[in-house]
Amino acid sequence: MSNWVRAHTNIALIKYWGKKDEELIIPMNNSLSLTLDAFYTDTHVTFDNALTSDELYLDDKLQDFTALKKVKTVLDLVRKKAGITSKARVQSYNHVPTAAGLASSASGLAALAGAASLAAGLDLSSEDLSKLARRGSGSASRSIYGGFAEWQKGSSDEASYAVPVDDADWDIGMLFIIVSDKKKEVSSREGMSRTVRTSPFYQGWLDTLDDDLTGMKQAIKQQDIHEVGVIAERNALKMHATTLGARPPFTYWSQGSMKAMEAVRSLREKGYAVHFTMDAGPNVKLICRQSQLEEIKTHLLKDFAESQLISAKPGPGLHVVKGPDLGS
Ligand code: FM0
Repeated sequence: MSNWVRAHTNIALIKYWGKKDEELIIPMNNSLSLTLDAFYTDTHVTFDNALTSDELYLDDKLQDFTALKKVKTVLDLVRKKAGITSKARVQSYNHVPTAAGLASSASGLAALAGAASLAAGLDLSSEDLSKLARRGSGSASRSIYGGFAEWQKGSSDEASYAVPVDDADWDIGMLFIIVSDKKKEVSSREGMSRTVRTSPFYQGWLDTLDDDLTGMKQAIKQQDIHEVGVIAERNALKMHATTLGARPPFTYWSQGSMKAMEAVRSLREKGYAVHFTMDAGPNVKLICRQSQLEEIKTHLLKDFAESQLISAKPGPGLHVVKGPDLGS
């Protein structure tokens, strides 16, 4: 057992929402995220001449062709770079604290970029790993780094990659409220594409993005948890507003999401510096002081079950581990 690579998931505080190039995954806007300790993927890749096609095992289960699509994109790029023609066996374990359906393409594709390049004998820089992960799934470009990372959109395959922003070694944490473990109806890929093509609100998203990004970087530098939260929340609300203007319209919000947002607002009334963000699904992620995670969790237990609440701290970047973590 060797050459396993671990990548942690990340949650965007400034969202990636929309592609300029759907094939190369070049985004319309920069995004900025925090990598977290609580969720990660361990992956191992073997290139093997005896294989007749690429194989993906996720938590020991062989996956079908659909699940293999993003994986194949990354494998093909690695084969091309390394001059390899053989097919690959990919083994992956998703480490998620509950059966909450939080398996993430960000950690998955970042771990794959690391494991596949390692198996192919490529010694890639973080920048090149970020580009490689990006081709699998845009948000994966940011999971190469621990702490805060910014995916700089660039305007070509070569220029679009993430860079580290801050190690997040200060009093910041996230708390996940799991309101549903159902598979999402509109994938982020389809959702953002439809929004770019049809939503009249999309231009408003783009027009105000730089303000949010500049403010967020400033707030991170000042370690201002309140301001980080204010900007992240408004940025997420704007992203979700664009989906309501799409044709056909859609939303990722559920009744449970609304209930969680209400809980955050009432925590604020109690004086906590806490804000929320949401991605392409109904779960709600709170941004707060790491030192107040437990206290906030206790308040939330009035409205949510313990199993719905997961605390997370800033996590590390891509790294090699001795073997996979099988216990979760
Ligand atoms: O993470 O089509 O990376 O910045 O999570 O594979 O490139 O799954 F809220 C949405 C993630 C988008 C915001 O999109 O899409 C963010 C989102 P792909 P991803």
